[in-house]
Amino acid sequence: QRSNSTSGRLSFDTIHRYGTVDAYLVDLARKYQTVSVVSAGKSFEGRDIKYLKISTTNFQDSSKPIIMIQSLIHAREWITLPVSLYAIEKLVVDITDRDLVDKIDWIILPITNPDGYEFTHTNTRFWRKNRSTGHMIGNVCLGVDLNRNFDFIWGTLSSNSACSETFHGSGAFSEPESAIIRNIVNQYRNRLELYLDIHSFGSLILYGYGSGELPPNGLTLNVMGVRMAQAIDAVKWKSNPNYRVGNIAMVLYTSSGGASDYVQAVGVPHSFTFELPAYRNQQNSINGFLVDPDFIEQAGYETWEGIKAGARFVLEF
Ligand code: ING
Ligand code: ZN
Repeated sequence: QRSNSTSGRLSFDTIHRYGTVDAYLVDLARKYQTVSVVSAGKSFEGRDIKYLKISTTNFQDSSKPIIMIQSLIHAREWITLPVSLYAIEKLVVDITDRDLVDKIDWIILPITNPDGYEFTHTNTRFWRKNRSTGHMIGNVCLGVDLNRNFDFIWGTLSSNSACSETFHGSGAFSEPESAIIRNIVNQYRNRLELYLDIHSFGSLILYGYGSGELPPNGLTLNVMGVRMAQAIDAVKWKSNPNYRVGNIAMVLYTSSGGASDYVQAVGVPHSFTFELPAYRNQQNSINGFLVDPDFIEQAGYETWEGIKAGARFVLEF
């Protein structure tokens, strides 16, 4: 894997492996005073799940809002990783929006599901779940869909079969990866104003709940979602569709146990799932998970416009 070791920056011409990203995060924390790297715990297979804290006041100013961004909860959704890495670059290395760095503390978790992610590089490109062997039927079917494993009406609108791509696990937070996200969110709950779980694909900005029920501030969520969507649409890759904004169940499908639903339900006021566009791939067709490297930086750039719009909404309202 390539990285430019003199500047410590990661290139946007390829999708970097776990080890490369991990080294980059550690390096950034060493070089920049505003950055610290936290090991939040270990994945099922024992990989460190690390997030960055980015703050000009060392997370000490409790009057500042916190925005949390996570990617790669689903292993095959590779294009979500450079979106997080691009945001890190714009908040640490190549700062163009000083107010967002000064007035907000940021938590960025680039690789939420490291075991699944590495497995998509070494074995099965379209693997979605984690790699937990704890719920196997006989000797087949492993892995839990982490985005069905959270404690939001858990187990009601998801699959009970370990062979399913949307298997919800043996109980809410049966998986270390989802429990780690719960712990981070609980630790910072009072100050978290915006949570973004980045997925692909579909060009959607989704808010709760997956049951179809709307949070009390559903109208605000819609307004905020539309603002983020419009900011992305203004710079999006031209042949991609405009983003659509709406409730998870209304726009996509019903579901339970989703990360963004859990975060909304525990009291974080603005919680969204992004579905990035299905960018063209190298065969010049659209797969959605396989992305032409030419679009890696574009994905980062255009999604950052949406993130900024969300951040400005947090500061304004
Ligand atoms: N989509 C999400 C999924 O987990 C979703 C959609 C969002 C479900 C929020 C539940 C809650 O199915 C992808 N592409 O994974
Ligand atoms: Zn996903």
